[in-house]
Amino acid sequence: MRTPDIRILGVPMGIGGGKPGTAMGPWKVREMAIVERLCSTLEDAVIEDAGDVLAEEIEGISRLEQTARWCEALKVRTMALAGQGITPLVIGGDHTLAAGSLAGVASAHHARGDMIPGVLWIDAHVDMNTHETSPSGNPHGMSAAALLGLHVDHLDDVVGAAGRIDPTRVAFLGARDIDPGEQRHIEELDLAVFSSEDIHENGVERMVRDALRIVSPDGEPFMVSFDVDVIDPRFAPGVDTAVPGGLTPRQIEETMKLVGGHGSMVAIDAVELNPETDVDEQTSELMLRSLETLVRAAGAEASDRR
Ligand SMILES: [Mn+2]
Repeated sequence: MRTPDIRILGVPMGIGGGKPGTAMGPWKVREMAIVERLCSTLEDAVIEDAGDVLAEEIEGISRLEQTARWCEALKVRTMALAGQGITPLVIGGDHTLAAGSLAGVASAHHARGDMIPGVLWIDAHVDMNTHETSPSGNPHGMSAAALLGLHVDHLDDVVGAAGRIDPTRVAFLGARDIDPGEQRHIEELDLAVFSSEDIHENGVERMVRDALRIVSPDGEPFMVSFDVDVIDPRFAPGVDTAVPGGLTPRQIEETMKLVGGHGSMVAIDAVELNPETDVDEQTSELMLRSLETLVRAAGAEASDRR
């Protein structure tokens, strides 16, 4: 990243997940002073709140169609920011929003004739279901599939040809709950998955470096989609779909340091925080601390290069 120039966008969308509480994520992190906290990590950074992205709720349309409307509104915003060289930091909201946020940034790069940025997907899940394979039918488990060009009703229209990401430049980090249909898609597209078990066994540093070598082998631009459920529910209970066996607070801290320090990060999502199921703000605090570490490391890397 250059001298960090970041705009925070809230997406209070919860309909793509299993619990509506994720819609309160943007409100919660603002209440906990996200802008002030991120600004205080860096001296010369520009970090501003650009408000919420909203979609009008329409009765009688499917959940996939509703989430697609949110994603479309978000895509327009992230494409405009990325077109000006600004890094969007999108606060969810459920993870369906990645189909809009990342597609917008990819589209901006596509429009300039630049290489499409790689994607580091930090999540207990891989979100590689389609509406045909999903056991739950929840759209938040389909966003990566739509971004990779699989057919997902409505969401793939939002992504479009210009918003697609490159399967050879995607790495999943921290996955530990993969459905059979998702496993098939992973094999068909030959996607790189570094599970939480891999991380526990081989250490954060080795796995994160291996993942970064895929998404940004020579410092090329890349996007980070961070689902807070990658952290173990013992420490981060405030999520929609908790899966045991996740990262410890120290492991996510180390991860964020390495990822931010790699440089050339052009988009950040931070999603799936559910203030309603959180206990004593543990999860919102961990999400904020993770973002502080990520931004601080990115800023330090940028000033080293100057
Ligand atoms: Mn997840």
